[in-house]
Amino acid sequence: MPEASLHVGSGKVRELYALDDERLLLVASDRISTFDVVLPTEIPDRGRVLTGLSGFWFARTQHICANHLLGLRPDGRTTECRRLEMLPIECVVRGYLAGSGWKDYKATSAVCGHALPPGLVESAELPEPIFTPATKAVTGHDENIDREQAAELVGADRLAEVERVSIALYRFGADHARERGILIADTKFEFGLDEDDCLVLADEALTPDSSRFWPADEYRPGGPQSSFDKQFARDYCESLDWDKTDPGPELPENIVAGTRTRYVEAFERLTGIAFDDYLADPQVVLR
Ligand code: PZK
Repeated sequence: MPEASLHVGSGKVRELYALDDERLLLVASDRISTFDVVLPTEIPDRGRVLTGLSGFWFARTQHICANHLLGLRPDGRTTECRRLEMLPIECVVRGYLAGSGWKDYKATSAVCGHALPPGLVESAELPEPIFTPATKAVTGHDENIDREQAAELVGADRLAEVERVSIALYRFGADHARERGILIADTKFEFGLDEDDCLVLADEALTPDSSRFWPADEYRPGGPQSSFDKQFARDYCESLDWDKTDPGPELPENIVAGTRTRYVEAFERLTGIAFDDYLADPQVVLR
């Protein structure tokens, strides 16, 4: 635990500490989850990849929205950030039909109140990215909500602002990633308000943990796509007779190594920076 800081929260694979009234430390561990269970085996440097990628995007999207980043610690896994009043919604943007979006479309030919053209297949690219807010479930899965419910939670004007900003951030990231062989099928942003009530992007952004990353060269609409980062670990877990309840299985060395390579590959493709250069000095992603 970081020195002289109070633990204020835990995610599945991250921890949050208060430095003082204005600043937090967000620490990304090397833990990994599959099928919603955190595995007992860590993926070395996974937390550094996620932290470095978020830092990269924060540095490059300031023209779209202010963000909470104050700095990256030399350990490469700790983000120092501004302490905000968080909005009580998850801001999801979908560019492709996957996950709960595909489920909703199959059942209703719409996703979160967005009517979509008929005949779309699983993993199809949408004509335009859509904003599909969700509530933050205390336990279990986030629940999709419609515009009306979202407006009740944050106000109509703030909702219009987070929708516009979320779609602009997604377009920026997805365009950049597509040119580098990665499709960002969907992503989740979290926002807060600063002391002047200005909107600030928080949490992690455009990482494979907050998004679905697909390898572009394997993209075949009409069925599910493989995950850029987690597919080896998922396939290994599927090959066992594990019932997907806690505790999960240990991962063998070759699956750990293959998974680490995929994370490092995502980092290097998206940032254009050698991961060893990030390890030597995390500030390289902010320049
Ligand atoms: C904040 N979380 C989620 C993430 C956890 C919990 N800049 C901020 N200001 C105030 N609160 C938060 C943030 C951010 N980011 C984020 N909960 C509160 C979360 C990771 C680990 F334990």
